[in-house]
Amino acid sequence: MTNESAHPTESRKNREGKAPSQSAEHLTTSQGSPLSDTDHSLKVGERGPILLQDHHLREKIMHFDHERIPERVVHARGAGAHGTFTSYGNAGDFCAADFLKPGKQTEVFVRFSTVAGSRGSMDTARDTRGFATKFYTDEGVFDLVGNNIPVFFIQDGMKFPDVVHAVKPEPDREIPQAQSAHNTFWDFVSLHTPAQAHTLWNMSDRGIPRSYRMMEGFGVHTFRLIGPEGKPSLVKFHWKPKLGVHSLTWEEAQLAGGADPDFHRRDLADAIEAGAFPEWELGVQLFEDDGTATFQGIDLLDPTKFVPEGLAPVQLIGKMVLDRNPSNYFAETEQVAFHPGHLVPGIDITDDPLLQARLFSYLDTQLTRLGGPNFSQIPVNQPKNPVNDMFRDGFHQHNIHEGVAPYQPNSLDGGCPFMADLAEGQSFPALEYPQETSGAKKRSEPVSFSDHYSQARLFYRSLSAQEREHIKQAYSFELGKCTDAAIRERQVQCLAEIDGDLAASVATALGLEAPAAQLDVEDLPTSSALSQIGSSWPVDGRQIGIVVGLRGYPQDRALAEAISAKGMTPLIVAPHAGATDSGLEIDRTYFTTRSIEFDALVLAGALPPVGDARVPLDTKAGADVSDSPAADPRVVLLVQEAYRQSKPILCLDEASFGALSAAGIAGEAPGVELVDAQALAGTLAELVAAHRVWGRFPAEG
Ligand code: HDE
Repeated sequence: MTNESAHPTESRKNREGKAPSQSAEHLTTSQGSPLSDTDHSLKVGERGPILLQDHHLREKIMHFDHERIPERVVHARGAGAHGTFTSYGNAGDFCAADFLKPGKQTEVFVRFSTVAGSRGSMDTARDTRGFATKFYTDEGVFDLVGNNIPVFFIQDGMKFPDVVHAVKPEPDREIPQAQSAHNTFWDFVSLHTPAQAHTLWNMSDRGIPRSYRMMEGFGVHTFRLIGPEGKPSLVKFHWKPKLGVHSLTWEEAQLAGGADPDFHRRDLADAIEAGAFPEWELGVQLFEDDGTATFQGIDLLDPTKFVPEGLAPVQLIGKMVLDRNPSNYFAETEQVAFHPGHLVPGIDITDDPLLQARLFSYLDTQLTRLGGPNFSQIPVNQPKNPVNDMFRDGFHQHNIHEGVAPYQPNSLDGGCPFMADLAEGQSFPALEYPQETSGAKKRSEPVSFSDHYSQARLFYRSLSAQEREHIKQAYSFELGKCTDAAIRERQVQCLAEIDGDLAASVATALGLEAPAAQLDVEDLPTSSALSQIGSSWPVDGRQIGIVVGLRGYPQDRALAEAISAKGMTPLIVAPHAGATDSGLEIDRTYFTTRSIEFDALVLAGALPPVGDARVPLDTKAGADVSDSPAADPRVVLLVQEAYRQSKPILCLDEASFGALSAAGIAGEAPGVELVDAQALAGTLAELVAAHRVWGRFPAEG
């Protein structure tokens, strides 16, 4: 019996306790007629045939048949959240935008994404991440459509289809999904060397973020800001995460890809639901708009270049907090349509040739994806201020426009709508800076776009030894999956332009001769802001696995409360589901969890022995691992992986060491500590604040 209408509406609340959207008294057709059966089609007799006149059947199946829309051609896989941006009010001198006025609050919607994979692909692929923000300002929508990496593969939009075709699955077999580790990608980037810098960032830990909450965001291009008296300046936008920039290891990323393909999507939604609201500060690097679009030798119109923070500090101008999950993935996260040309008075574009091509693409793509020109009427895309555009008709028109004269000039509608007045002191419409332009029409590239390596070298040399080691491993993995010898060799030659040691190490892994170091590249000063190691950060929403035995741990409730009080999320991991002796709900079983879920482990007491009939074993494989009472192979694996990933492992008593010794780990290893229950939460917070026990990773080898 599946008659939904038998249930009172009140009992069907969604996860945020709100009433469901379909709260009518009973089920209806899409025309609102009451339905008393949605389980059986209308048939002749009990066994058919079905009658064509069954409108409910035809309508239900027709709608179902058309539920899918084309996925985004890039950035298909994403996760979104709502929130608020609050201006610090210190941008008034250089930007007239209303939403940057002191204390002004503006609703936002953010969508994070991977680039290459399709909509159902894993979250943790090695890739660039999209970081797109829609500000619903009182002066219209402003979209900041950025990435988590400040540079891009190409300098001219003309090359976008080329780079995307190269990274997408190879067209004959459509393999591999969501990965750059294949021939066509490396073929392209080793031939089109402007892509080398962005590729290096992707091979670094930035290509596998720990969480969307722990990523920087970059506008990538240089934009133009217009001050209150019309004074222009050039700007690069930055998002700085409150929780710091942190990454997975490659092993974690691969494990998560199989064990939890929704790893980042889940992390974002869970953190918001738990009240650990992700926060970023919006920052700007400002440059004088003196007509050269150049800063200290860096061409600001070249999107393969960034400006190190040591040369131009990031000035923070506001804060964004994401505090509400979407209620419906399709309606909001899938249908949201961003556009780098959605600007507000005070913010304008520049001549960056990549940005200019984007201005065409983002409108055009929505025609196919969202089925027509009226996508700005979809709720998530609607400006919150009144719209008066004189656009009419078209597919999916939702407005019922009044009046007879959707044209200008008119007398029949009283001359409406009127043109907006220029702001006080403004001599040109604030959306159109009267930039001088001249020059011959030709297909060419400026000389200043020709250095493809010096900033890649700067990035590499700015990183710690551990981070550089990860980069060597990433190239060795990716090129190891590249089956064409000539492509592998060509890419190793490119690495020699970045760093001789990097090239030699990757060459060794590939069984190649180390190329002679090129290094006719300028040695720019390094930038400490580029490394992720060496600070401590807030631990909000970090997940702590408390591994307990059959009955829990005597103080498990107090421990969980102390961990929560520090802003972290404790998860009880037990041999079976249900509750511990103290009545604490068990969050994960040995069977349902993997190490990637946790930022640190707490081993609480003696763990049940293998072969205990009350602990179901999903595999026989580990049964003979050891006779140790703590040798459940799933716990051993959990501990070994946590250790390998340099996560803190705290033991509450001597008995907990059983699991460590079964895992082959010495009790005195860095970040492996015996602590008493009182001190546990404090010690954990200190260790997790550094993200990992970095000393446990081998440095460059
Ligand atoms: Fe995009 N990009 N892009 N892009 N991009 C799209 O627009 C495009 C570029 C970025 O969560 C598409 O609505 C061209 C740079 C993000 O919905 C498409 C070029 C940067 C998102 C498109 C670029 C981005 C997109 C696909 C070179 C960082 C996801 C669906 C000229 C600054 C937005 C859509 C979301 C999405 C085209 C280069 C960021 C096809 C032609 C550089 C974050 O229009």
